[in-house]
Amino acid sequence: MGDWVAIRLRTVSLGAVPDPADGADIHAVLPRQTCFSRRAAGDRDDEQILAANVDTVFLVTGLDQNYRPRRIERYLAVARASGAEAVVLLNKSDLHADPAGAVAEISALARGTPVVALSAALGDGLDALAPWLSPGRTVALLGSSGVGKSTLINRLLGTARLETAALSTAVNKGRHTTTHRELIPLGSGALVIDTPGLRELQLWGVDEAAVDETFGDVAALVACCRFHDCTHRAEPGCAVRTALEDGTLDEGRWQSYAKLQREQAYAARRADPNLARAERDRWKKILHGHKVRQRLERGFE
Ligand SMILES: Nc1nc2c(ncn2[C@@H]2O[C@H](COP(=O)(O)OP(=O)(O)OP(=O)(O)O)[C@@H](O)[C@H]2O)c(=O)[nH]1
Ligand SMILES: [Mg+2]
Ligand SMILES: [Zn+2]
Repeated sequence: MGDWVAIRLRTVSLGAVPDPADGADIHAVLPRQTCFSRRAAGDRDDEQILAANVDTVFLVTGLDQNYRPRRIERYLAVARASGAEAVVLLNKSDLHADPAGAVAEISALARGTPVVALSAALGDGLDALAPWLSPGRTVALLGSSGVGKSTLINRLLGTARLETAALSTAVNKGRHTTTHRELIPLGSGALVIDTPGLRELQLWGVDEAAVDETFGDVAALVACCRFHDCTHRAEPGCAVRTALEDGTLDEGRWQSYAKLQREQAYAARRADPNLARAERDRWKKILHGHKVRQRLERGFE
């Protein structure tokens, strides 16, 4: 999806001017510049490439009841790791009392990443997207089901080309209307990629630098703990605990950072056979001990 290819137009007769209508042969698939991936949903251990050669990722959220700033923060860390430039789109601005306030809130988390509020339904605020939609540029839209990715592309196209659906009334969640990725050329000459709503975005191969960039302040605190292997629970000289206690560090922000760290450790373990083996051995020992104990207990009955 989104790979650029070099093609050779077929010529019907020698010396004739090639006509795209005669077809073309794919000559080469050009190397990928960026790659946006996630762990495939479920238990399979392979990386799923969401979109290759994406210049910009639009991380779309709805300013409705499903608005979750923490989720945007996590998506941002993944986007940074992909090498693509990210823009946060706060869609459904028509449903929010204070869209400018939401932009300010997310900008504070996003540290320099542009944040745009818009309404795909009303067509408000779309002009602000022009810098990323110039000819030859590719944009991938990512976000949960129901945030309005397909609605936005339809609005940019000016036609209801893509299927969209209202949220389920019971739980107010999207219905996973888009089921496959699709590359769509816009009139501006840009290409947009519609994607199915993310069900399960697990971090895969996110490097520590990307996490530290998003959580620079937290990483700086961690570096200030007296012990380099501080668990930030009860150690003396823990800069994190001190900051949490005096309110310099927000508890929610700390929890997001800790969660990201755990997922990263998990991804690293999966990627590194030695770490994976060490982890398996550790579990084997635990389980073996358990079995021995069970046997002993049974023996005493
Ligand atoms: N009020 C309001 N509703 C919107 C807006 N944009 C989209 N919607 C509605 O949100 C619902 C979901 O929109 P879709 O475009 O299908 O969402 P999606 O992100 O493509 O969802 P999936 O394909 O399931 O991933 C539809 O009922 C849209 O009409 C908006 O700006 N304001
Ligand atoms: Mg869709
Ligand atoms: Zn600490």
